[in-house]
Amino acid sequence: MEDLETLRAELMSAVEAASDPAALEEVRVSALGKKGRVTALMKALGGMDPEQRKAFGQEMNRVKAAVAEAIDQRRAALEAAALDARLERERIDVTLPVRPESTGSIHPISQTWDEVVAIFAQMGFAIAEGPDIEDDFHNFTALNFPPDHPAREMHDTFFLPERADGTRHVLRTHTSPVQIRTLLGQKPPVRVLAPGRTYRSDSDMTHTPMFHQFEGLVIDQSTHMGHLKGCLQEFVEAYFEVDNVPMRFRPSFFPFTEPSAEVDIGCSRKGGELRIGAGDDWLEILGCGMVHPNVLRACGLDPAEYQGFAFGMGLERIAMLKYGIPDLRTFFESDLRWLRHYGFGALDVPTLHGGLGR
Ligand code: 2U9
Repeated sequence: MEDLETLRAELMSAVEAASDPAALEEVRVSALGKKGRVTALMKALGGMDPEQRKAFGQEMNRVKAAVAEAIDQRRAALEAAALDARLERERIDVTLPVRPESTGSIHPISQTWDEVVAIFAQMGFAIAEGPDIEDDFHNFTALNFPPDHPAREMHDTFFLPERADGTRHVLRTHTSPVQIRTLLGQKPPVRVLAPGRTYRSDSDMTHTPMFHQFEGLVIDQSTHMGHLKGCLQEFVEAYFEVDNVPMRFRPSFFPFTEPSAEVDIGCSRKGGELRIGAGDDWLEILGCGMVHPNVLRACGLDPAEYQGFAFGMGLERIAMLKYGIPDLRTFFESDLRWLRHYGFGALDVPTLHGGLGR
């Protein structure tokens, strides 16, 4: 009986001393396993006389139960401690600020587009858009390009495959067909701005096969070149955010305008830095003219009653000038570093009162 008490005490302290589940399992096997010390004593019961066996057996069972119970409790305690340690180790600090999400930016083309639209909308222009794929009539014939005239090649046109009726559609080479559609669909007075993608089979340092144009058209009964000049002066000063920009008109040629002109604005290029509105240098920014009588006739208008002006500019070109972007092709490369550098915040919506640029 005394040995039994000693064994109980030993096993109990071994259970208490087990510092992890594996050590505890070793204690369990050494006590209660097939070859364990308690099991061995149970086997010894067989050689005892009945009285002794009863008393010893009862005590054995108590010791066995006590040790099993102690092992269970110790296991529960070890598991709880392990869980506490893990919770401590993997603690999440919910008070930390969230990682900033990478925000996108507005492409300089979109930004410039919105700026130009804001300026002309303020001057009372409606915005019109049309299809990128055009027929010959809207892209050329109505715009006074004679049939088989080299002027059609002048634009390096992308032609689509011939249709069953023998006609060939084109990727529009300018946004002028949009204004043709406007004139065919509504009576003057017309004040419309046609922004959009245009296509020419041309690719080098200063040309990409797709680029953006903005064309304006004003038709009324007494519209003249003075209105054209005032309108463009207003635009240039609003767009570049400079007052009293010098401006000159150089004679030029377009099939759809007569007379035609190219417009230069005053600038300086001192120290490699372009400054608009100062200095004695000139910079070409757009083309314009009075709408050719043949164009008016093609749209069912009598040139004796109606006349007007038109202008056109390349969006990429004016974006490069304002934002100091040196290479046209980078607009279309989708280089994230370029976009982060030249892009605009999504909330910097250009307005005339809030400022157009950054
Ligand atoms: C209609 C009548 C006339 C639009 C015009 C220009 C002059 C012009 C170029 C500038 C640079 C195109 O992007 S660019 O290569 N455009 O110089 N565009 S007048 O004249 C029209 C348009 C529509 C019905």
